[in-house]
Amino acid sequence: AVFVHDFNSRAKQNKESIPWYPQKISDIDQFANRILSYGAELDCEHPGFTDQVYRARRKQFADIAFNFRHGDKIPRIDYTEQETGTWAIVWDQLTGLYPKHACKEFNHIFPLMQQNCGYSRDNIPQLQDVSDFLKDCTGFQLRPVAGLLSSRDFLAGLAFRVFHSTQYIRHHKEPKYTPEPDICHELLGHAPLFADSEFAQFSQEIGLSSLGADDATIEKLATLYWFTIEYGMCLQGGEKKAYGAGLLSSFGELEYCVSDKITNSYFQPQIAAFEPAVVSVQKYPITEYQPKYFLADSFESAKNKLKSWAATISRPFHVRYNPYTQRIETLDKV
Ligand code: HBI
Ligand code: FE
Repeated sequence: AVFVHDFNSRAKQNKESIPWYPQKISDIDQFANRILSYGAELDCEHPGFTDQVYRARRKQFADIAFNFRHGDKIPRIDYTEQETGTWAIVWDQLTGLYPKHACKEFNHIFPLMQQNCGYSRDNIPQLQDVSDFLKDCTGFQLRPVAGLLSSRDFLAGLAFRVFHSTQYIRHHKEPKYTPEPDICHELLGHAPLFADSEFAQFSQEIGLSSLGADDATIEKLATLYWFTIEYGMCLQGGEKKAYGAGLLSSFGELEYCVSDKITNSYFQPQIAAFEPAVVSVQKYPITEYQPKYFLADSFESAKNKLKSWAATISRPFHVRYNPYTQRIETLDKV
């Protein structure tokens, strides 16, 4: 059997049964604007709902994302003093916790981002600079996005080592809270670990598993994404450490997730070993601290477990990524 480009055989043969997926990196342009909640139209619970200045600013960011095409440079933003002030508040809170609670890979990379791509308390890094740094480390790149993508589309980006990132910042009125991803979450929570080779492979593996998968599988992969890339923890030197972006960008939850005592109103979270078959069907709340976290031994071990599990999901073909052509190649299962 040989790997073939999907656009000839597969797409024609199984048009009805296999959901569309991007075959080459520029195909991402076709869905990058298919967002679930438009980034400029805030709902009434949002802290910026009644602030016309904030809403106009959000429209500027949404337009940048809408007009972006693969291969473009991400437009640089002249962040206002108020925006940079919000960033500094978040920075001060979180950076104090990283030495103790973040995983060692994160703590290795974070200073490199200060040296190489503009991370500092008084500067919101530019997405293009962060993207260039990640590309140099692992081939990962950032792409601006106006709002939330469907799980299917968002995961497909990871197959190409593309991470969709928001560029706006949360409302200054509530610097400790955001109901949606913002640049603090993306750049403090997510970006650093995409510079780690094993973590990058793990992330891409989730993406590759999602291509052409049925809806039930997409839901399982979105759940795996949630309990790893978003809320993952690992065991290092006998201690629990955080590597998920939702933890690394939340002051409260970062302390809570590693706690061994009952703190204030929160009970101590449950901890279980990372096993994809179990994790992929775990229910979870999205607006409160997680009641349960899954602990990986290492990114390498998580990746291997994920690959073994993914091999059991029903898809009539194998996929692999060709980094030279930036295309997905498929191989029919006999
Ligand atoms: N869309 N823009 C964006 N950012 C995310 O972090 C994101 C998303 N869509 C879905 C998603 N995250 C995850 O919750 C999983 O469903 C993959
Ligand atoms: Fe996230």
